[in-house]
Amino acid sequence: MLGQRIGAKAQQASLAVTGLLMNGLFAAQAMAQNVKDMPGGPKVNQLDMADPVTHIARDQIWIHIFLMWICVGIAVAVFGVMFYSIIKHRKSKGAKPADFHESTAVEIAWTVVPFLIVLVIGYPATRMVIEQKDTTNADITIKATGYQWKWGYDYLKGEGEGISFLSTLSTPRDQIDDSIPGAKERRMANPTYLMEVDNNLVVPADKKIRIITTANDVIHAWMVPAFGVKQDAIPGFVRDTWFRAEKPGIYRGQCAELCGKDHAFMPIVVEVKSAEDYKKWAEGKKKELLAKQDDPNKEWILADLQARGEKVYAGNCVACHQANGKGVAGAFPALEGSKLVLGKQEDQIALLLQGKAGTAMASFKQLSDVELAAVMTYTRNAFGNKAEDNIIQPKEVLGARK
Ligand code: HEC
Ligand SMILES: [Cu+2]
Repeated sequence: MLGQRIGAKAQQASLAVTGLLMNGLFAAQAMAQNVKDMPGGPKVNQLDMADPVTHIARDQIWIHIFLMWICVGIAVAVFGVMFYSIIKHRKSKGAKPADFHESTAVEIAWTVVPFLIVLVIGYPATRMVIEQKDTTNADITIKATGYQWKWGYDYLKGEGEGISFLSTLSTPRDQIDDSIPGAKERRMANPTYLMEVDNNLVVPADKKIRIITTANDVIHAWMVPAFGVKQDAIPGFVRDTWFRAEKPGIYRGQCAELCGKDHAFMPIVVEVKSAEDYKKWAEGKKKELLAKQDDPNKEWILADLQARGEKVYAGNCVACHQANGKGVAGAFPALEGSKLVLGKQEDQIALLLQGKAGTAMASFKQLSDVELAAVMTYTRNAFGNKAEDNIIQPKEVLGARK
């Protein structure tokens, strides 16, 4: 399209100018700190939008630039006439003001011209919005659930159906927590700091992927700029969006709705694979999930539950209760010496399954029976705790679920 080409040229020109200015400002700083481009994310000093990998994202950039030039055109025309009139017909030159009150010609002009402009803008914009909303005929449907603070993915339909996992930030605490010496150096050396997860969302290239969004606690939003996709994830509601990624690669996004303390700690990483690689991944993942499916009726021994529980704790509880179980005074209670942890098993199980309304302690019922039993057993024996009934078996958690 001609417009598209003109748009791209103009965009390059405007970026070159701002780029020069900004480079001067930031390059020295970036070099001093040795910051690297983020693979699948923004480059150092990047000002423009993410490189598009779907035609929707490309359309969005096109209309953005197109609108900008319409605005520039209007500004030049309006200010041009205005300054021309001010200078050419100024009082000191003896100009007499023209008097064209109730001029039909002017009235028609200033109604018709803006109307035409609205049509020129509205037509492509409406076409694009309708296309973005068209989630029919998807090859694969995946539900993305926002949790404070992670994403859960369930492959509902299409190749990979049945796969289900949580996707949690994988940046280690020793890069985040400034009370640990060397944290800053370590995070500066990590180009994907806070933009990496343990389990990427994996999808095939060139297939229509429909993402259904919802949330378990507060409003989150699922956003991947390279796909031109951003959709709120609202508790109790289902929304959807879609994308068709053109080439394999890693694309990063973030939760885009302020959702609490760790809003910046729930990134989205989408790994787009070729059709064959996706097939292999889906088969492998299904086997892995089957093998991992623990039997909740099995009797576990203390050491195994503790080992498993330590991992569950690190993945779900440390942000508030801290790795040492001491919590944060005034905000998150210590689990070290906690009456509830040392007390009756039923009470602890009920708290973990239901959460405590009105506090940051959410329900963890999305964890499996084994994971819940393990994390409770872990807290009953860690941080110097010595509970009397120090093992909680998964079947007790299963029994307590409603
Ligand atoms: C988002 C922060 C947050 C996370 C994550 C969190 N908790 Fe809590 N937890 C709280 C808060 C706040 C309370 C206090 C609730 C209240 O006011 O009674 C609490 C209370 C508790 C208590 C009761 C402590 C007592 O002595 O009253 C236990 C046990 C507990 N949490 C275990 C866990 C476990 C196990 C996990 C991980 C699976 C976890 N929590 C994750 C915030 C959190
Ligand atoms: Cu969020």
